[in-house]
Amino acid sequence: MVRFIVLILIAVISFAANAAELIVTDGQVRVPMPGRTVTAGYFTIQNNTADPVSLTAARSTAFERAELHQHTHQDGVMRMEQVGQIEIAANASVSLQPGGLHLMLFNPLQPLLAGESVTVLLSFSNGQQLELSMPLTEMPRR
Ligand SMILES: [Cu+2]
Repeated sequence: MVRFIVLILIAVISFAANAAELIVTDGQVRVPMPGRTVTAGYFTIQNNTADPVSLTAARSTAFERAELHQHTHQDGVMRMEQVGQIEIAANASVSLQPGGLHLMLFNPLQPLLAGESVTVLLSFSNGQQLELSMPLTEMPRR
């Protein structure tokens, strides 16, 4: 019985060690509207660690500048404001999506065509950095 429990423990520990601590899925960047030089990126961050982690910075090689933004409603008017960081609770996920948190991207440095991809770099409070390839889409999925 003890041997059986030890085997289970080893299995659990090795599974935890193999699971990526932070996983980003469903990444997409919207192709800017005609004539516009600003657009948004969306993705989901899964935090598989036992501690809260914050997304502290983002940039893209395809844009001059990137900011973390939140949509807010004030007096019936939808506004955007920059946020310093986005916290992901332990063993939880946060989605950046249309109408909510998003990655704001300014001044494209290259042609942006639907179906192609751009590189997005995310920095987290635990020191981890992720480099992701995100597809360009005409209409973002919710
Ligand atoms: Cu914005």
